[in-house]
Amino acid sequence: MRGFARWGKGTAGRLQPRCGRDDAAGSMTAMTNDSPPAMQTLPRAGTLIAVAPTGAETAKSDCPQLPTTLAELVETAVACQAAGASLIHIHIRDADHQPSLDPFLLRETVQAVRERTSLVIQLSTGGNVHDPLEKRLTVLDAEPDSCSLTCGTTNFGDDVFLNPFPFMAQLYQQAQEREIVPEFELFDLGHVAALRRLIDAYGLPFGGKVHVDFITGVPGGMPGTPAALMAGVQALPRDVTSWAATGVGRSHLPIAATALASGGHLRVGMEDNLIYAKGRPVQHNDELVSRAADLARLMQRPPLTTHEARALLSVKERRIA
Ligand code: KMH
Ligand code: ZN
Repeated sequence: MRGFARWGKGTAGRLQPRCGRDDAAGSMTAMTNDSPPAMQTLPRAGTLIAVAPTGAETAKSDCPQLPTTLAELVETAVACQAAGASLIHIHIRDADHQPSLDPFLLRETVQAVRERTSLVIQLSTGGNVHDPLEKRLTVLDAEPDSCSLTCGTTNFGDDVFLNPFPFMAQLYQQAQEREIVPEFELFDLGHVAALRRLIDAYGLPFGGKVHVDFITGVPGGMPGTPAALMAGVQALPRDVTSWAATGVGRSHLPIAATALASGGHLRVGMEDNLIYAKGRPVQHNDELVSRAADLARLMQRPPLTTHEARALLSVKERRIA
């Protein structure tokens, strides 16, 4: 709980600041089923900041500061939590720094990050565009807190990121059975409709919360513009309890500002953006997290703690006390 000033009607009927309380995590649930979709655009209390530090697209040789080894990833996770992140979206790399879905390495990574941080650990089930669907399903064996679940096939630059509905459904049901909370990745407006279809067919995720992330600005997906993001937000099903947004490349700042102004949460990181400012490459993921945290505080929506993020998403406690 934290105190904050809120505008409300005073005894004389005039608008005046008044004291109120806000439960950063609990308040998110208020934007759910009873609220008309437009209510979802009102600013909320705290901000979940997710970091996606590595991705599967950038080569280590092109960007030596990209965290690709386990040691680099753990160091990044610790630094990003200190900077204000509460969730980490992980893609792993093999010994040659190539994208990997190696089950042993995935499990080792989850354990190492869990030992050193209290971040919500989300494994990517998207992998890279060449990963076979069957292999992507095995990611859940590593027992993360959360997994990404992309709600449809999308053009991805010159490639195709394949997510047929039967695959989505299989992944979703496995996540339900294993009590892993999915984050629904929405690259396009059509993905919002597919999310609705998934929930209608299979019910709510483990924990009952529905958290989505709009990934905007991918060439082939929805553009990284405030208008496109708000169209997506307005179309969200009522079951959605929280939403976040990511702007790939140069759209990262306008999308972050739009999300903060509209009640959304944030994802930043070198998976999505390698340029901090014109002519200035990102040196470390924690720079992007720090800036997002500063923006969030400026907007009176300070970063959620990992404890608050866990409550927001209803993740299962897997850490050993
Ligand atoms: N690497 C992209 C093809 C996810 O992590 O689930 C897919 C992706 C989405 O990054
Ligand atoms: Zn990813």
